[in-house]
Amino acid sequence: MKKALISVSDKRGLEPFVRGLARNDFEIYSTGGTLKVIESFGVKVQNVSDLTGFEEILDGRVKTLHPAVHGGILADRDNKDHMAALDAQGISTIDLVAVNLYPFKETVAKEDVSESEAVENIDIGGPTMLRAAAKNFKHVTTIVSPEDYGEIIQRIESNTLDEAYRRSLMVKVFRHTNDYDQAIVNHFSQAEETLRYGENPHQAARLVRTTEDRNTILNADVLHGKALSYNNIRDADAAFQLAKKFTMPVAVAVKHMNPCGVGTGETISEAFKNAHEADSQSIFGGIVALNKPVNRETAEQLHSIFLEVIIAPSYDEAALEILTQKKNIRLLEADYHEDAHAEEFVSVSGGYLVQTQDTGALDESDIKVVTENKPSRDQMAAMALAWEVSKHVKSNAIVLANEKQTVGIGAGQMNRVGALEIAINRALELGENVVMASDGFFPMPDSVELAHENGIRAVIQPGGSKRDQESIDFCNENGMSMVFTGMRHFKH
Ligand code: 93A
Repeated sequence: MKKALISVSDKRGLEPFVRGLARNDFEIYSTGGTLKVIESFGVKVQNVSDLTGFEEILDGRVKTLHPAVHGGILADRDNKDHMAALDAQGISTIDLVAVNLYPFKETVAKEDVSESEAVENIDIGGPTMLRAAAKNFKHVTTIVSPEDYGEIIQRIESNTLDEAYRRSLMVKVFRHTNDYDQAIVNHFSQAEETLRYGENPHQAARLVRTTEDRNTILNADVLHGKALSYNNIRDADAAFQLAKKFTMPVAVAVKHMNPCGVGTGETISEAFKNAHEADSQSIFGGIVALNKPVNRETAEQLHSIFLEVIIAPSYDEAALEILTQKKNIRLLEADYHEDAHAEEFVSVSGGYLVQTQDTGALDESDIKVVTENKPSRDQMAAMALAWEVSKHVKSNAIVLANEKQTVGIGAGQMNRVGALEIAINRALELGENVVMASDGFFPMPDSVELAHENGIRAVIQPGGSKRDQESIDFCNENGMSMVFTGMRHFKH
């Protein structure tokens, strides 16, 4: 007779399942609680201690952790030595294992759960059986989800419980035990925190830390202010990621995930002045990341406007005294060194996508001047700034900048001229020293035409459109310069 081992915390769907197994001549073995429930259905079941000859000990911590169980599950039926070893020990094979685990996630989701309650809900025997049975999927059927009971019985009865199906169950098992372990890590490392709400107040949210590295926004020290909200965290990260890319002093103001003003300077105070001036309207209620220590002078400038979050590598005492006068502002101290290996995750229905970060930096040797006119030194400096910022703006992105600040940013438009129109409308001043950066190529010459109408004389873009030559010709006819980078920077 075939043997089934059933040990489940979630007892849903058990009755038709065990009836189905009994009807198909399975001998059922079970652990304490599960055994009682099966008996209550009037279905024949035996205690797993009848298999092991060993009563459970340590308040149930050890009930199935026994060679009679694991030998019976793990033996390779095609291996004579394995089968001889079972014979010698009087161990019989187990053909089907149905296990679901102590409800760890549900337990720790309760308010005020004690450490010992959480610890007791770490299942050891269950995952061990699941993993053993899944490993031996060639011979053993492993069921971790009550939703699969119906199909199992149906396949037993139609003789279609084959290796391919058991292999698919195996994948399910390892995904499940992996997820279970992750929940344990998250709980005990305090990597997981519940947020007050998500993007909007009617959305529930939590944050999960995947690293303890300090050069990340989630591990930055919060020196002052209320806990960060969901939107604060995303915006702070967007600002931080861009500010990290500069060695000279820079200030980055972000609203709704897009930079609204980026300024550079000899000092951090000058950089902030330039970032503020870049768009003194949008910065209101925004997030500012600075890549150099904040001193008194800069703190006074920051203090004079309403900001939600400030991120910096450090603050001197005078700066802290000024900035902490506002109760609600969040002050973060973060480590600005890059982690080029970090990956990005984006959720989609049914899973998530993973990619390496867009660290593609501009190398002088990649830059190709494609027009008769060469950009001036100031225009080159402006291009470098505009290009770096454009990587951090949602596509389609157009960034207008001079050598010390952005002057107009067009973000997230469905066509490129639309992004340019917005950037022009927001622009402070346009003219000779203002350049245009585009995160993707120009499919037609309309963008350079519009730029020219507005006094812009230099353009940086990836190049690579079929109609590049039309844009190049226009530039040549109108005294503009243009460079190609050979690399695009979409950001969705
Ligand atoms: O405490 S355990 O880690 N030690 C074990 O040996 C063991 N064997 C099965 N947990 C163990 N289990 C788990 O008990 C199963 O994963 C299942 O969730 C639960 C079923 O217990 P009962 O049948 O007593 O309700």
